[in-house]
Amino acid sequence: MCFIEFTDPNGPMVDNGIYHLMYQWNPLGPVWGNIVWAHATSADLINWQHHKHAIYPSESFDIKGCWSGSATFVQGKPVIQYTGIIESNQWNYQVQDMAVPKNLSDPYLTEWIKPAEYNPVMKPIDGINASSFRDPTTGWKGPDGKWRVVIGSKIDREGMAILFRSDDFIHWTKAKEPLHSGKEIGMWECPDFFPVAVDGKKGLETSVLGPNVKHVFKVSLDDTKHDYYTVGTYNPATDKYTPDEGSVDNDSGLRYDYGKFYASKTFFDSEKHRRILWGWINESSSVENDAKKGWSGVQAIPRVLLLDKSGKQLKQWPVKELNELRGEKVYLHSTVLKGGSVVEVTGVTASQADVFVKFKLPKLEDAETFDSSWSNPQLLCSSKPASVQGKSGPFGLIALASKNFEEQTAIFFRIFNNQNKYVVLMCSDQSRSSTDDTNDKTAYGAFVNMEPNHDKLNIRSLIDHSIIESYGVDGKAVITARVYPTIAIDTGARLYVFNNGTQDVKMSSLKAWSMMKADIRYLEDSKTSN
Ligand code: DQQ
Repeated sequence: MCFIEFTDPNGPMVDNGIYHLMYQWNPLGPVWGNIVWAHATSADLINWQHHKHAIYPSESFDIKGCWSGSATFVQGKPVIQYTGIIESNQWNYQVQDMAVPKNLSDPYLTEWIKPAEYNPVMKPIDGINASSFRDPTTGWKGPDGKWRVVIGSKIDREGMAILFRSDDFIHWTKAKEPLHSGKEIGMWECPDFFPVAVDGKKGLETSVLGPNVKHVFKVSLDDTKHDYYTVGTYNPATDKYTPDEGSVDNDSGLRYDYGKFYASKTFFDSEKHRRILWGWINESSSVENDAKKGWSGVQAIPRVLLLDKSGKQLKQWPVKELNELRGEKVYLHSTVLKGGSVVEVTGVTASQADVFVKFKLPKLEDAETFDSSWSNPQLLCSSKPASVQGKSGPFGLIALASKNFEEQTAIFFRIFNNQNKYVVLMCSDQSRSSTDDTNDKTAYGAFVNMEPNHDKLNIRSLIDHSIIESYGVDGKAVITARVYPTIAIDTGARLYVFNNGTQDVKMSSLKAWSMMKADIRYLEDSKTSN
């Protein structure tokens, strides 16, 4: 569909109607190393033109690598801040550098200069560990007119978002206190910090403050390779962020995605007034297999982020421009899925499809009793994969299935009754996704917070050969999986809706579309050299 190769998204932005995505890229092969910022632009976030590398090691302040960073509009002009690795006896010595467009009248901003008189703009002072000082956020302005940026770091096992302030976005002073920190969780990579509106469907520019605004703080935990966020309050007078109660940023916190999704970053789309999330979907295959196929890592379909009505979590949904790629459509009307039924969805290209299925929430009294020791949804999905019959569920989709089901990936719900409240478990079960056992086939899972009186469940799955991005219950929980079928490929792939519970389930509707390929154009030299 519309994926671009490799790792962390860097400096996403929109400038004069053109979207820019830069990303960490190894020009020499499908493994991490030799890192540059590759660059692609798009008018619609779906079809992309690659350009030559935007930023690559060239100066003493970045000669060993140009690592992740962000873009900020300063007086209306884009400025990039990124982590430069310098030559040193110390392992991966990190500083922060800035780059500006060479020619602002070039609509694609293909050339970036790194002002030698200012770089590096931030150094690991005051005892900061130079190998744990990276990934500057997009800057925001406080009511005092000063810019702020945070940098990911750690002291011993304490993850930290170190705060810097500046009057001019060039000269930076480190604040005494971090914006936020978290004990015993290790390095915070790729922090992201942005406001969200309490009501309404619009995204907010990064510096917006106000009574109807909450803040979101996200970190990529190096230890677990997952992205965690909290919703909370930012006090611009003290420059402190405080997560709301019940919203924790450790291994049991909220995740953007309960599958493969890392080093993500948002930007404010000033053209369409929305906040868009980009993230790197890493592989679940062996390094040998990546070498064989010649690439590794993709960017997820960009997602619009909004605060959920509960105010406690975010909701995500694919950008609506994705619908441009929809081709043939099938539509299944409301039907009751009897316990044990498997219904094929024909008429679409099952290997590359957009599927949206809606179910009515089964009666609570029909559901299995929830055991309060089941605190980890991923483990629950592993111990109760799609083949394990339940009462209300498992029901959902079977994607990338081979004719005889030797290969299949099931995305489904199981409903439990916990003292007369619903517990909705969403799983993506990769355990039978491929007959090639060298791949990691771990199942993923999430509990979906349902509002009282909410009676609908839905799954939207974006299926693209080796990637399945599944949005549960209007995007309250998202699970992305990498799968590597060997038989269920191209026209050998099939799509089904199923119910493996003993109770009947009402499917209200199912819509599916074959998806066309996005138009992705490479510059001959953008993949190999500068
Ligand atoms: N990847 C970059 C770092 C970042 C990490 C290096 C996260 O800047 O911390 O390629 O994947």
